[in-house]
Amino acid sequence: AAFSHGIGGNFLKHTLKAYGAINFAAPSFAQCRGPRDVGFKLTYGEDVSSPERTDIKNAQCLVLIGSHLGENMHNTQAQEFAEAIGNDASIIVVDPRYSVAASKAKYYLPIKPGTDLALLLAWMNVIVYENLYDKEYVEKYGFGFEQFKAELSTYTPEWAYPETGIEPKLIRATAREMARYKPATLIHPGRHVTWYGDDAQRSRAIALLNALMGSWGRKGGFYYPVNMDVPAYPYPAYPYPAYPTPTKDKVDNPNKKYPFAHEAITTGIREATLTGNPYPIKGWFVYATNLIQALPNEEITKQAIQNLDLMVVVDVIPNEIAGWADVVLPESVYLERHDDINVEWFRDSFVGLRQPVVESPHDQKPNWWIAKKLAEKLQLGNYYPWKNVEEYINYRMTAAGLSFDELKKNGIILGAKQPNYFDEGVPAEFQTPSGKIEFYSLQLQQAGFDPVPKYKRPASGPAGSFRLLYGRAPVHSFSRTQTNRILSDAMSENEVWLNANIAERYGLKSGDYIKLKNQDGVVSNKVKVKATERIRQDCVYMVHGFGHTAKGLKHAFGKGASDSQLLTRFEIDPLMGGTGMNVNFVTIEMEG
Ligand SMILES: Nc1nc2c(c(=O)[nH]1)N[C@H]1C(S)=C(S)[C@@H](COP(=O)(O)OP(=O)(O)OC[C@H]3O[C@@H](n4cnc5c(=O)[nH]c(N)nc54)[C@H](O)[C@@H]3O)O[C@H]1N2
Ligand SMILES: Nc1nc2c(c(=O)[nH]1)N[C@H]1C(S)=C(S)[C@@H](COP(=O)(O)OP(=O)(O)OC[C@H]3O[C@@H](n4cnc5c(=O)[nH]c(N)nc54)[C@H](O)[C@@H]3O)O[C@H]1N2
Ligand SMILES: [Mo]
Repeated sequence: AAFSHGIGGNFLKHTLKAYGAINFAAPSFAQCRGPRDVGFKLTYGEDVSSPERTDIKNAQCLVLIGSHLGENMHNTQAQEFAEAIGNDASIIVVDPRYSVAASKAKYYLPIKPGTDLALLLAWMNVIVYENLYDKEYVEKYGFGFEQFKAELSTYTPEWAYPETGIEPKLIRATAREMARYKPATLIHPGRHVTWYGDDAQRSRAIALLNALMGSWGRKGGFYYPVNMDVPAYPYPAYPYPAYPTPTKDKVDNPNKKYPFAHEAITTGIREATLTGNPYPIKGWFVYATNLIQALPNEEITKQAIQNLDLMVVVDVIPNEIAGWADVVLPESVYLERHDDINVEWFRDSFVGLRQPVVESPHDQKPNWWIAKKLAEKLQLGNYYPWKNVEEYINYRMTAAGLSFDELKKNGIILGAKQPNYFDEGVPAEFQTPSGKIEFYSLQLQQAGFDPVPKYKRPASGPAGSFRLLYGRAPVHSFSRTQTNRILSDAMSENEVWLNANIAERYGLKSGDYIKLKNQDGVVSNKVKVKATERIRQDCVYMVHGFGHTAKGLKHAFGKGASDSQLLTRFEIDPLMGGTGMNVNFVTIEMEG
């Protein structure tokens, strides 16, 4: 089995497929955006994809549910968010924590964690029963609207109030605010949405609320992305050898237990490695993913690794996962190498190049070189008809009728402007069973799930505990940058956000150190308190990626606390196998 994250894995996957491997997964599905993509696919027949097709810069009303743009530095989105703010877009932020995005909002809704679906249903109740939705759009493109409407009848703002803690007046005011700007009202679908285990249904509710606004396919909502026609290299097909025909099914989702998973499930591969079912997995090839921190419950990951005969890790720093490897293949960092060319679906079509600007200081090698050499050692050299990556890129560029020299010079080539919206001529076609936007989903009903999302109250934690929430800080990426000396100067440890009243009750002030203990008795490293009114009293918050245990990370080892270590529990999404991780609770251990 192989795990990878990002474009750098392309060539290695080619080698492993040539070898006969069929199990490939990335944490970006079951630990990240999977539930969102499934919720939207069930509704519109297409997912939100990556980079997201969100038309943030043209939105007149932008609703952020958790997605804390500005701390989460998804570059294009953060820049477009700044543009929307500059255009005086009306911004509504729903978050138990007063995020940076919340500080830009007209309405801030400090929701009780885990109850967003109740709010979404109440919003839809107001919009439908006050006739505030885009009638023409819904009649033209919608399927099952009347059944959907009937299902919503009991979800009034008064019903939602005790669930969410958001006052009915505020629920109505924000619902009307959204309707005022339709169809340029974008209810952002989020990205890291593996929160509570019912995440695909919450995401589907977000998709449905957008459908009521008529925002899918419209300016200021969800645009239709386009891409540059750059052919793939013509292997593995005649005259080159094909990949071996698989003799088994993939292991990650046996018998389609999670019927709507449309990508492989990392934690499913981990489970198969642990149990030997449906068949044993004996080797892991890990490219650019620190599985120890990225998958919930580190102990399960470590146990699964014990069952392997071989684990190979390709990384750029000696992170936790590299410490568990039998073989480490050090890669050149992105400034020292070529990667495969980037041809993604986006607002404008483009081809982008990553090329070396400095030499590797030692004997690190780029991913394409590692992949090709491994293939040669495995007697699979005939799968690599090209000599080096430049020859490969040149082949693809020539096949596309584009100039590699121009790409080298400018780094990017843009295609001609193409239509992005229905009213620019994009055909309004939906790849759902009904060919329409599915307000009522027969697919879900047939598989035994709710055809319209239903609210289920999240389980609360032990008395006196706080729900553990986590997220991003602008200067760091996941668990990969804490040892970078410049970034570590900017932020060397994380803090735990604790409501100021709670801090006072414990006699704690900002800067004091505490430890966190979770419901299963796991105790964190010591971590600094940030006593603040910017968070509710029932939860605490910390930035992901700190508390490194790998000794080779000189500037990060032992600094701050690890959220991953405390996430011993997770709730699996029955639709698609995502791991909801906001289901852990902590108490405070006084340090001194
Ligand atoms: N700087 C930086 N930027 C990044 C990344 C990075 O590592 N570093 N990673 C990128 C990637 S891959 C991703 S997926 C994104 C992740 O970024 P997001 O998709 O924005 O991540 P989330 O986990 O949705 O957001 C965390 C926010 O949700 C709030 N929250 C927690 N629980 C709840 C709840 O029950 N309800 C509501 N309404 N809010 C809640 C938290 O308080 C926090 O503000 O960031 C991307 N951008
Ligand atoms: N507890 C917890 N778990 C999470 C999240 C969370 O917020 N908290 N977020 C989830 C989300 S949204 C996502 S997308 C995933 C992300 O999960 P991952 O992508 O696995 O993130 P990292 O933990 O940073 O691991 C990336 C690894 O790749 C290495 N690397 C960086 N650049 C290169 C390179 O150019 N080449 C090679 N070969 N290696 C490189 C880094 O050194 C690091 O070891 O994690 C998910 N899991
Ligand atoms: Mo992610």
